[in-house]
Amino acid sequence: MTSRICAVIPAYNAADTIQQIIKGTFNHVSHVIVADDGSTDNTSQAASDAGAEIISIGKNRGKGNALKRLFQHAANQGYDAVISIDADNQHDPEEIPLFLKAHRKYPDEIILGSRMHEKEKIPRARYNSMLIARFFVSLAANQFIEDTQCGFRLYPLSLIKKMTLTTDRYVTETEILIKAGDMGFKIRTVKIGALYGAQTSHFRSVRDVDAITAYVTSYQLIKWFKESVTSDRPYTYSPNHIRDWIGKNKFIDGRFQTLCALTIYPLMVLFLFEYLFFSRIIKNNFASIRRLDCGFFKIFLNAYMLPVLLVAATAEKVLNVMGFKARFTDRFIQTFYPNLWNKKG
Ligand SMILES: Nc1nc2c(ncn2[C@@H]2O[C@H](COP(=O)(O)OP(=O)(O)O)[C@@H](O)[C@H]2O)c(=O)[nH]1
Ligand SMILES: [Mg+2]
Repeated sequence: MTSRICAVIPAYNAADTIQQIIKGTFNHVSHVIVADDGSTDNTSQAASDAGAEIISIGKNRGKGNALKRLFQHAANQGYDAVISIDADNQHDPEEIPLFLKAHRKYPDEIILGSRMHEKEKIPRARYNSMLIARFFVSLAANQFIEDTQCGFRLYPLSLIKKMTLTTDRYVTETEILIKAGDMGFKIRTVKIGALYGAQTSHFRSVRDVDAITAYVTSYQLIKWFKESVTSDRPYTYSPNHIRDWIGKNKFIDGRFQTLCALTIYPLMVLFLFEYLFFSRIIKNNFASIRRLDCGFFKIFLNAYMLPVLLVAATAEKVLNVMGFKARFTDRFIQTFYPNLWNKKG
């Protein structure tokens, strides 16, 4: 049986580019739904003129909320899967067949675009942050995910239905990858082009990075807490996961994430101690880390290197302003944020 697939585009002030994206998308799917997220330009009109169905979200609430609305809308119309594509010409709709082909082979799994092979086309700071993000997101997802920040994806809606999504803005796409991966679904990758041009990003480098970091940290802490006292069993995602239970209450969630951010470093010292010395009483505790075969100390070191990296990046910036061509953070990141899953294939 073939799946019914449509394309979904979360859009915010994308009137200049949305028609081109929709036109290209119609070459490969017969229905396109755009969530216009309180745009102040004429995104809605432009998208509608290009033949898309429009969901109007009155006030801007971010990409995550728009995606959730689009998933629900597509499911209500009987679609089995959706292809999400950005509204700002950073993805080429002509690559949609790659996703469709992979979907035919792996109908129950997320197909994720990866731009990591196009290093020279990605701004250097962006590329480095992608390497760090994928290290920690992969850890939470229990599998290596090549490009955790790419929004060009194919989502089977049956898989989305298996998870409760509690985050918003740019965190939701990370939350989906973590939960799908942590449930044991393989995240499949297709290589796509990296298109960086004159686009302006809505991504706020401090607030949005902080929000993603806080979510990943809190998810990971719960995993380690649980695994520290259980024998030989990874704590993976399922309905009624502790993180969802906390995430459902925004007030508690905010405080919990702050608490996690403040305590992660001292707690990792405790976890390292438990990893080394409790494993005699609680046999094979920290099962997800033991399966990685790299030991907890390596992950401990990787996490503790983040503040060092911050200092190094600041020093590098100063040197570059002074006219030196410093690039030492690249090496630092490659060393401390590698693919831990490499040897296991
Ligand atoms: N609905 C909605 N979509 C958004 C919003 N911000 C970004 N997007 C979508 O997400 C895509 C990626 O966001 P962008 O700001 O370009 O981030 P970047 O490409 O990671 O720098 C955009 O092309 C839009 O399709 C928002 O506030 N609401
Ligand atoms: Mg963009």
